[in-house]
Amino acid sequence: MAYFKNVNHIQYEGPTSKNPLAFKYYHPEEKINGKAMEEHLRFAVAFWHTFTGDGTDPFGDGNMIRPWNQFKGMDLAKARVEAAFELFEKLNVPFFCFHDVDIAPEGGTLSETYQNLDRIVTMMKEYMRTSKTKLLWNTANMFTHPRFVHGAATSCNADVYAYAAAKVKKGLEIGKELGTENYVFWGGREGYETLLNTDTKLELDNLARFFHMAIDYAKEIGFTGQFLIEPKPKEPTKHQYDFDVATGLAFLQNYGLRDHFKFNIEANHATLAGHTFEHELRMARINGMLGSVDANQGDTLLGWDTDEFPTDLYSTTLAMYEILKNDGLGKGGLNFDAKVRRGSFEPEDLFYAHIAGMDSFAIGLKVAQRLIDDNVFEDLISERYQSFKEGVGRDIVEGNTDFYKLEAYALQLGDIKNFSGRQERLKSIINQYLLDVHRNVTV
Ligand code: XUL
Ligand code: CO
Repeated sequence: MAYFKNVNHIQYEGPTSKNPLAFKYYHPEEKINGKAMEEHLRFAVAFWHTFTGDGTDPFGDGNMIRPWNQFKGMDLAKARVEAAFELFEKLNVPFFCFHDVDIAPEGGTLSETYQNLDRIVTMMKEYMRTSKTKLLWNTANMFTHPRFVHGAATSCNADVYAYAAAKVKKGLEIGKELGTENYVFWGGREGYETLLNTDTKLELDNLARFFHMAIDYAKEIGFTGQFLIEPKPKEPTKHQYDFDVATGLAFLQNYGLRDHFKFNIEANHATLAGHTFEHELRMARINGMLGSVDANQGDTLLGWDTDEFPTDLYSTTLAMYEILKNDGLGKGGLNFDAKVRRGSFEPEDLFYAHIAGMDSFAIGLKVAQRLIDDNVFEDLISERYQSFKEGVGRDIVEGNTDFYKLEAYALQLGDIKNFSGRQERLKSIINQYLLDVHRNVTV
């Protein structure tokens, strides 16, 4: 059965195309700095937003028109998988991601849940034998069910902790079975609402113990995926423990976990933390911890995680700049952890949304590569830090100085001269490069 009858394979038609169901900029085979766009971008579809989500929000019921709405229970789960692989193929996306509960309904007991999962995983594996779409990452949802009301690996209830461990154990087995590239830990309710009832030290120690057990089990079963932590500062809890990259990194270092993890950076989580997307990518990159990306965008007028499809070219450009500077994402990719707006309820909107996101990142990639080729930032940065390449600056960088020497140097200084940071000049250059994206494109 075809679920998306009105949509054919989405082709690249170039920037002058008027076909809404075509890529204008994403040209999978086109080489950017010797590497195909498809390999640079490693797009993934998020199963939960595209196949499981029904448009429910705190004020209204589900309203999405979906060709699988007629099914229930395991039939619904199967229909979603069939529809998913049809969409993956039509969009030509190389990866997808899911939580356990996205793909199969929970049973009355944990064993029944495992059985439901096993049936769907077998079905997915069968599809994946012929499909080019692979699993970028899977994860365990440890936030939706009421049992996780106080958290999972940071719950005050040891039974819940054990249940969460079982879910992650199963998730690692499923990931291995499907050949996943990564396994994600997003601390859904790992945080607190009030310090008044919270033993923060025990919760953080327990979380670290949980991660160590996950590492041990992965090693034992030969799970080779990369472990990723996805920082988020708030929502659903008031304070999430994996607040941002800096907080997450300190936690990993404190507990001897640093070498086993990288970060999955989500744009909207960055902005909720009061950072830009590129700030979080930069902090992860300079620490050798940039693993993967949840490619979406927030709304600065709203204070929550709106998970919109990314269309802001300024942001995709600066994100791709960080990713190129990182020499790519390795096993990671760009996962559209994004949902169509409630008003975009027709099945075709799922395609328009992914096309918008893929084209936006393709533009970002092209522009970022040109900025790098032309050393737009690098030249200015190199000039700006010139003082650290000679004299006293060089002594500082090479560790050949101390407070006595620096004081002696400072005492003989006259007026100190600073130079302009040229921020506005740089911004106008970015605009110039963005508007010049058509350069060299022929249809
Ligand atoms: C929630 C979020 C999650 C994670 C996976 O804000 O981003 O969907 O990506 O659990
Ligand atoms: Co996410």
